[in-house]
Amino acid sequence: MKQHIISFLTTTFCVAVATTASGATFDLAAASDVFTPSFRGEGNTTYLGWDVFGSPGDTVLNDTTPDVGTGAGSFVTTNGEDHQSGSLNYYSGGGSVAEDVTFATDGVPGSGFTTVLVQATTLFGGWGADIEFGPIDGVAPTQVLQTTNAIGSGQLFVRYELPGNSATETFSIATAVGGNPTSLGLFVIDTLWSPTGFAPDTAIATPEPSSFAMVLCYAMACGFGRRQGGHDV
Ligand SMILES: [Ca+2]
Ligand SMILES: [Ca+2]
Repeated sequence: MKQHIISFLTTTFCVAVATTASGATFDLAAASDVFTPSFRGEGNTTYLGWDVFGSPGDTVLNDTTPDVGTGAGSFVTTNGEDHQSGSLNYYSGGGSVAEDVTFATDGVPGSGFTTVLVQATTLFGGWGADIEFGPIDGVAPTQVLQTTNAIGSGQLFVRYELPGNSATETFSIATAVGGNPTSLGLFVIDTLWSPTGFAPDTAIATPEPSSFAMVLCYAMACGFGRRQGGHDV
């Protein structure tokens, strides 16, 4: 009977460990697409992005018409290279990532708190290189998480916490010159302005499949079993 209770408790603990991380914490390793932030569609938010990069025949990207969401913005290549793929996605090829991304916010300029979330996925396959996200008005991102998701695509999540607000903001993205190519199938930005604080949304990338929890559970089961056996003798 005692062994059954211990077994039940161990199982319950293991299930609990395996199902943590919910709410506004997004697990990129378990994802197959970008996430919908907790605040999208609410007041004082903007949402925009690019599923199509530039227009057919573009050489250097200068896309001022986001095709995802409703906010205004631009995605502009700054190193003179052609980063448009044949399918109108993004591909840095033999060059390097060098873009300025501009987006509108919906706040009261000069006051409050502005949360900026940037998400992207590759067209297919993992990342070729780490993308550096430059500061916005001198403020570096508080989180940059770039990993491989559940369907083997590259997925990234970047969070900025900006004091105050400006109607329009810009950040740069870059990779080292001479690195592996970077592909982008989708690139989206969500912003929230609040007079009182930042949005809770953040991201993790769990090791698969919760290896630490499984090892812990195995150790607990073995330990309890051995002790139980000792008493029985
Ligand atoms: Ca696309
Ligand atoms: Ca466009």
